[in-house]
Amino acid sequence: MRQHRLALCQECFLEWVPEQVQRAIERFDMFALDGRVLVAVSGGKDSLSLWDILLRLGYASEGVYINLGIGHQDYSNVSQRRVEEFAAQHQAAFHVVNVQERYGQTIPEVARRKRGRSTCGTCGLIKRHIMNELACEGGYAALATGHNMDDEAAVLFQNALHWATGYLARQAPVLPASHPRLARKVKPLIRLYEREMAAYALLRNIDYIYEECPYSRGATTLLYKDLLNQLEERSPGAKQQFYLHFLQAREEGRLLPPAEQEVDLAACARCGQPTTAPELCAFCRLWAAEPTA
Ligand code: Q46
Ligand code: ZN
Repeated sequence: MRQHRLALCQECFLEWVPEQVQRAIERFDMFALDGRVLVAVSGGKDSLSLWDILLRLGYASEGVYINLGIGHQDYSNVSQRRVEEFAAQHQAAFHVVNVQERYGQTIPEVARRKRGRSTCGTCGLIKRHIMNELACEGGYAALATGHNMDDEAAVLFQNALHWATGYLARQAPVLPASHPRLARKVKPLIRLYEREMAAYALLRNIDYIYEECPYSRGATTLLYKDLLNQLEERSPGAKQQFYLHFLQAREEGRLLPPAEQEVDLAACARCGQPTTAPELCAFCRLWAAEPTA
């Protein structure tokens, strides 16, 4: 790990990774040891490794997998199997939500019906809604996702290039539960590079889905990841500095005004989750009957 000027053997590396996670949990006050954590698992290396690490650290963590119905079900069904196998091996509790079974259509079908909405945009909206609902109703201390430092640095790069101050203000390792129907969201892997997570999954024999979601091809964040990796190649630690110094500046209020603008949230008339829209939230509008011509 050139950014730390550190080389570890397998045994020490497998101890070092959970230490980094524990450090992030404590540093950002993510959750306490006695709290139940809901881990959003996709079947990929990051989320399954995160679940593995939290279990090893002694956190009562349960998984949630959302079957999106992607790749004519192939991609989704294989990734669901990986999650089921992991849960069985570790005797860990997990929940599955099948979007088609619950709401009648797969994500690509909803996106097709809602012309003008991207598949990933629709997917993100649906995932956020379901995860939030489960985390709130289940009374979990937090909803944890497997975003690593590469993911966060790429988003930061994109937001900084566009000076998207609203997004920059909200890009944080912890999003507090600012409303009774909003779950606390945390990212315990933010201190770890993507290749470290890949090495961890490999060394721990975690059987994850290697394929990426077919819709991720050509995503702009992949370009930003690539550019940051080129920078990292020439200047080890550049990626880490870019991201961690942003967090520090953000925390100290040096970058953006610390107080975010208050937004008025109302309860959605259908699902009750908070929304800025006057009646139905964006999720419920996806499923509302189309006006007939
Ligand atoms: S799962 Fe969904 Fe991602 Fe696939 S459709 Fe796009 S958003 S790429 S994290
Ligand atoms: Zn709603």
